[in-house]
Amino acid sequence: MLNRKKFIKALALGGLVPFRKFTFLTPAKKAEGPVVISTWRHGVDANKEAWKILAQNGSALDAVEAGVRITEADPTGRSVGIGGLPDREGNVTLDACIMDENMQCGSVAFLQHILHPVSVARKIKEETPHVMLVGDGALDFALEHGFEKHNLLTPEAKEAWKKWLKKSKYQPEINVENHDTIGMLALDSNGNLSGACTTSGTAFKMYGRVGDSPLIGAGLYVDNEVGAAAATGLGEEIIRVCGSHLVVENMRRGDDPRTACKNAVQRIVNTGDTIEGKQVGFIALNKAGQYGGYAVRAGFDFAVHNGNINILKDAKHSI
Ligand code: SD4
Repeated sequence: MLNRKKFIKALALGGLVPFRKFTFLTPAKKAEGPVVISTWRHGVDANKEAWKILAQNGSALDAVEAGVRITEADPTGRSVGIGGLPDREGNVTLDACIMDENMQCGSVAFLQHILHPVSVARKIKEETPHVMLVGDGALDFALEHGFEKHNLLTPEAKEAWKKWLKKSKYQPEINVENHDTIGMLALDSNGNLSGACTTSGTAFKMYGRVGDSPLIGAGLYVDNEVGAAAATGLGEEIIRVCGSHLVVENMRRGDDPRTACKNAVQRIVNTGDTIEGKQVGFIALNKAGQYGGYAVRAGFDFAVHNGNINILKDAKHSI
């Protein structure tokens, strides 16, 4: 019989089937793809765009980039791209990231004046030796690569900021207008997973504040062997538990996507009274095309498109 030491040695030498493969993963199911899911109501239109690519056997990576660009370009959204609410100094600062089936990723944080931060993130992934650029460095990189400067502060967002200045109280509102960060996950017809996440962050944050959304492992994580996850809500709560990575690891240990999200939410709730009045939601998609979402409290929904259905689903919640 193998004792523990011999077992580990045999594993290291490749003499045994890798532990996780026979212990944790459920038997491979035929993938129910392609499918795309994304956070909040704005995900419905974004998914439609992503679906155009998936339906033509395009890559999940192209699909998620094209999908979230729809939300980034919508000036009526108050929490993503142009039209996003500014920080307390009146600057619209954007966070975004993208991750593909080969664990290649790119990210921008505290980026100003650029309409499509997700595409800058993709360029960083593809054309630099780095994962993340921030602030002026990210802006310089974007301008050098053909992105143009825009004024992202719309008159409506400016008005809301001026109104906020009268009290100047930082108090992120949960489930605001059913709009928030967009996180999108897709499984393509080749069975590959990718994800993207983009946001203008919490309204009236401190200048320089970065949330979870551009952080690989917090706002987004993709492991092509297991599944993908994305987060939305109050970034500080998501960062402290490495939220999206946690969801993927839960799936690796055998959770279905919804349970994986629920267990990550529970980790956040268990951190104690700091979750009072705060919202966090996760979505997850596994290698078999199964999906799910879960939130701390009511009000979080996510959009699903697989060619047969194009729906908005209410997520279950803990509190
Ligand atoms: C952040 N998770 O910056 C993002 C944005 C968001 O409510 O979801 N705000 O914390």
